[in-house]
Amino acid sequence: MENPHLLCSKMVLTFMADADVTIETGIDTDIWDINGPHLFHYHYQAGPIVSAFAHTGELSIPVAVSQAVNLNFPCEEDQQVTGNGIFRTFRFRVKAGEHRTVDLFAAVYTGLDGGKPADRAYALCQSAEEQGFQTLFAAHADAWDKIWRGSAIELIGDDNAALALNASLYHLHSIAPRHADNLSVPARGLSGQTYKGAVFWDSEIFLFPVFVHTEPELAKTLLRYRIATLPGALRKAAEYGYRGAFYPWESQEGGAEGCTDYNVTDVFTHRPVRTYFRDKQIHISGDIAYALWRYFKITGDDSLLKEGGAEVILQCARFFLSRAHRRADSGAAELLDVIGPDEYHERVNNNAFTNRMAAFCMENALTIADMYRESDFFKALLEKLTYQADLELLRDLAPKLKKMHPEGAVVEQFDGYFKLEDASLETVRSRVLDEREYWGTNHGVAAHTQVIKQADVIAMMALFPGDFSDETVERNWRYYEPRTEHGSSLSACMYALMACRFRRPDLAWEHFVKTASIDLTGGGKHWAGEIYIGGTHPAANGGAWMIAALGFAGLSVENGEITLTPCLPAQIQTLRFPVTVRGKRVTLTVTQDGWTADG
Ligand code: IFM
Repeated sequence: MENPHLLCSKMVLTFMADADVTIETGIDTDIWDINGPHLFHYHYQAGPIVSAFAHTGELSIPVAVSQAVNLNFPCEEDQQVTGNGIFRTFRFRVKAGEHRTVDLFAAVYTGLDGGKPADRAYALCQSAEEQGFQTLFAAHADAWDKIWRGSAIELIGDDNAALALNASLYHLHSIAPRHADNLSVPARGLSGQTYKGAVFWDSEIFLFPVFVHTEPELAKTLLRYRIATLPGALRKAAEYGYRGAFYPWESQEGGAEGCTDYNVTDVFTHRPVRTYFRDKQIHISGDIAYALWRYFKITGDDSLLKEGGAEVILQCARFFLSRAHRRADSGAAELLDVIGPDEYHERVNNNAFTNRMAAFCMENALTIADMYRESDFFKALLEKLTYQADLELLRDLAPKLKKMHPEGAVVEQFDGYFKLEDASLETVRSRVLDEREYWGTNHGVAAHTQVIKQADVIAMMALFPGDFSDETVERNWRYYEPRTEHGSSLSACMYALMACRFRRPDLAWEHFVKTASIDLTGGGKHWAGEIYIGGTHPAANGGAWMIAALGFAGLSVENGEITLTPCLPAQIQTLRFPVTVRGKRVTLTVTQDGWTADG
């Protein structure tokens, strides 16, 4: 944790019999690449520190790995270079009852880290060997202690839930980009290759809330990644014939779109199926604008808005402006042919979540324009973007965008959703012919029914709590929950959060346990058609924190002010966790009888 370039391990071997022992180690470059090889032009360097070098396929970025081995006993060593790496073999004799210690140090650098990766990897291994395992381990443990002091949650009442919750945080912290100024977190973290290391809305909607409340600098780092990749979003919008910023559904280096046109392979025909996630999941631009604004609202710090955040919001609003259609008869505005969070229903009209996000984004651009009316930075920005005319268009169009959520009613997820077959989840499941088949796209078993993949209307209610009364939330929850497959790990946490909203933490509990334990139990879907989608689930890890802090403790922070509306389930006696507000750490303790804040 103290140095993201360094890996260390210590093995202590105890021998039960006299033996000739061989230890094989080295750098194995025979990597399993689900989407085709990433690394080319391997070469190797033998010596007391061994190294492997390669270049990435597309951008030819150099990658270097070095390894040092520290043995506290005499032995013979051989080194071999094969087509699959550089390997070293250590041979020695032992007697029964003897111990041997093997310390391994490996260093990884790429051309993105600055300097010469080969020299840096070698030098780091050398220095690690000199410092020794104990010193490095102490620094690693200190770094973790610091992180835990700012985030560990004490949950008294259910030890398994406490473990699962903190294990979720462990996963999140392990992949948080503390070493960078602008970088985000891929949907499978550092595990699982299917999502290609790409960044999804998971970062803004599921991870950002954890970091903005516990380590705001990290929240900034995630959002700066979106500011830095605005050029990619502008390019994508232009490719589709729109203006403004259409962020990639799966964002890669420089904001390039990583989502393929064929994201699923049909299990029956083995043919790739045309999916429309990259083309139609336009809510992504609104999600990013939403998080940028939330950063300001929660922290009261507008530096991010001034350092490019306002520009992102204006460009996202401009995208929605150009993406919306006006009806010739009524003048009402609509967002047609979209995909909401529920990916089983592709190419629908007026998805409630998407319309709400887009309306928010457009209104927010106007709010920002009002807020900074007199400010030089904003005047310059309007001029740079030639945005004045767009402000007028936004003023006209934003209020006309079709509202899908009349107060009190069950919100129709998209136009015509209520007319779809109202088959139960069990009925739809019984139609599945192959456990790996994909439920969405044209002929998927869910596509023509009201069964949805993940929270959609309920996610909207979680993000726009002020729009809905508790009764409306409950009515919608009771309608949509039985119709939700929870086929995405992003789903259950939204339902748990909203169950707390209408004060039924008992209904939230099962969703909480499922979300928090996903990477302990190996839960979640492992296949989308013939494509393996396993790995860790950062969004669920973030979701677990959200349920505990925002749901059970009912935490809300606006402009640096903390409010708590606890809603503890019977399983929890005490929930104690730190938050960082305006640079100050506060420990919140919630019990069945009330709450306290210290710090
Ligand atoms: O972003 C999600 C999406 O909502 C559902 N499928 C998986 C993606 C990555 O987690």
